[in-house]
Amino acid sequence: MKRIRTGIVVGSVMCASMAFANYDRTDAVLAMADRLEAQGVDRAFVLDVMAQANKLDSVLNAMRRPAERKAWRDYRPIFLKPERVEAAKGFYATHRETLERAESTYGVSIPVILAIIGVETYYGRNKGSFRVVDALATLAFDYPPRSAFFLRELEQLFLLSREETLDPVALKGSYAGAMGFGQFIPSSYRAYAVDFDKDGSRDLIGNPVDAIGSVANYLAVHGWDAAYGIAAPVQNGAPAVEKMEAAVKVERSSAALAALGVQGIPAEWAALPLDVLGLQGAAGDEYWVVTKNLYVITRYNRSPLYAMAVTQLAAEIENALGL
Ligand SMILES: [Ca+2]
Repeated sequence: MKRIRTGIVVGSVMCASMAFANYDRTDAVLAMADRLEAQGVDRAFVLDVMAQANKLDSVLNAMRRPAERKAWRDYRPIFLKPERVEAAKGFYATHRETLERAESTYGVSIPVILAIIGVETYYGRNKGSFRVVDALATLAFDYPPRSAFFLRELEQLFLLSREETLDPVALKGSYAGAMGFGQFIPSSYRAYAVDFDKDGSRDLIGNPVDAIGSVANYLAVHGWDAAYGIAAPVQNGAPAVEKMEAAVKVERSSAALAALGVQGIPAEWAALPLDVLGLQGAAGDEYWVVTKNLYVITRYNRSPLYAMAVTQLAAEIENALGL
């Protein structure tokens, strides 16, 4: 009897440890621990954290069906909702002084900062429920298409945790390891987060003041220019678009686009580098002439659909706030 009971206990413990020890001292994890040790991160700590990391099929499934694969007509309604504009107004009412300080410090307009945080997390409502270490370990070691990228982010997570005194096992975020109000991946957190309330730490998860300053700083560092707009609708844009809903480079001249027949380019953009983005809208194909600022938004998220959702939500927020 005793032996059987002991056997059951041992069996269940083994089951548990097999289910929850996907990254316990694997060769790849040991190699990572070596690299981190060379950068001064405690090797035993890395191995202990990784022994607690889980491979999550939910992360792999989410990676295979991103919202950005939708056409614009289906993508736009996810983000351009009156409720999201209302939430922006509430967030603005609470954080107006911080938003004004971010705009004057970094030259990024309040509606654009609000639109980014609104699209990313609905003003902090959906900051993500995955353990970041699970998400990044799964993608680093079990998602070959982007394993190099996510392995770097996993290593960045350890460096970030040391710098900001964060517990890497406790951190929550998206299925891709993005954290906080603005959904910063670890490398972006390290590089672009700012301590905007000057309390000595950069907290993008619990502190909306740091998050607001950091979103504005991110865009500023990537080349945001407050002197001009983001996108304007044009007519006869088709000759300037090779592929609909494709990435923009913003390296063409207004004259070159006009020579292709594009009409309605804002006169004040005549001297700027531009591009034309074609979208599959609810009422048919639509064309937008875009500036470098749209490209800057794609540094936050590569998708041109994401950038247009931010652009249009910013415009609606601007109207709603009367800014
Ligand atoms: Ca702070």
